Amino acid sequence: MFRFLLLSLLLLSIFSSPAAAELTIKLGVVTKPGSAQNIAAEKFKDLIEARSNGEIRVRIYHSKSIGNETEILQQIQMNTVQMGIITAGPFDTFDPIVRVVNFPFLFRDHAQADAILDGPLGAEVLKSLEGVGFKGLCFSENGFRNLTNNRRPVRTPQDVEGLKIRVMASALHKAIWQQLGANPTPMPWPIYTELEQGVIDGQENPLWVMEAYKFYEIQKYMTLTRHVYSPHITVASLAWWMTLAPTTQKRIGDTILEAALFQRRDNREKNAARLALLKEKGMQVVEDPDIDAFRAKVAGLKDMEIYRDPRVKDLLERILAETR
Ligand code: EAX
Repeated sequence: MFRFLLLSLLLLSIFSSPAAAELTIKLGVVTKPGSAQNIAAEKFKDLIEARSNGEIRVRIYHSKSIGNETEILQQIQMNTVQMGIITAGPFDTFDPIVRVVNFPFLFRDHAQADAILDGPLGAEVLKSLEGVGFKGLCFSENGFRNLTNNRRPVRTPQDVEGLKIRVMASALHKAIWQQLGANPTPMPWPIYTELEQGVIDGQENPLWVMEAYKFYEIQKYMTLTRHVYSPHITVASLAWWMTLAPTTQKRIGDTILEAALFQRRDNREKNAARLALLKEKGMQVVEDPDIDAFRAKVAGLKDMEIYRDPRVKDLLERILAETR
């Protein structure tokens, strides 16, 4: 009887187990469904769940349900959240190495950004994050950032003078707007209410944000400044990553890269339609601002305090040598 019981228990455990996921990954993004981060997150979830026959499950936490981007990163460090797709800006307070990818006017176009970020120099940035508890996996994109505001059309840095601009939780982004003569205020995402109430005059983000978050309702002027190419970095908790079998690590790494490549293509394809829509909605767009004047104002940043760390400065110089 006892033997029979044991045997049935054994059989039961063999035949009933495949339904249960062996690995559930909590993945955090701050933005809402349809956003750039979410498109990469959902693609990753779909691909990995289908290919692993349900052995790996991904639960996406979005729309600030587990906090802002800084708070998501803290949870990833502690392994209460395993992965995140986070704008590069807020990594700044964890490891200043990300300042090299956020340097203003660094990349001419998408092809150049891809070549650097997907290559050995980008890999150095990802590797560095291990020092603060993150396994850096790959770059997807927010996109080139553009300025919007409610005061006046902006063509030159003089027009920026005194504008209250919200920036991400990033000392570099703050320094950029100080150099440009604005009055930058770091604030976590989202910022619709602050714009609506006039606590801030403006903000800067890629085109998809102005559309998805309906900034055309509350911001009159936009300038295609493209001042910073803004990547997302997909990171995993290093503490968690070390517990995974190499085959699982590879599966996750390959799949998230595939999702990132899909997302970058998707994001870029939609930009022309977004610009048309924002104009249709009544935004006044300055399409050819005096970029040289903007660039001249921020070029000196690389010799300032913000790039004092020799490790950061050295990598920035090597990237600049490739992109100039
Ligand atoms: O991804 O905080 C920011 O400005 C980010 O670009 C925003 O979350 C959109």
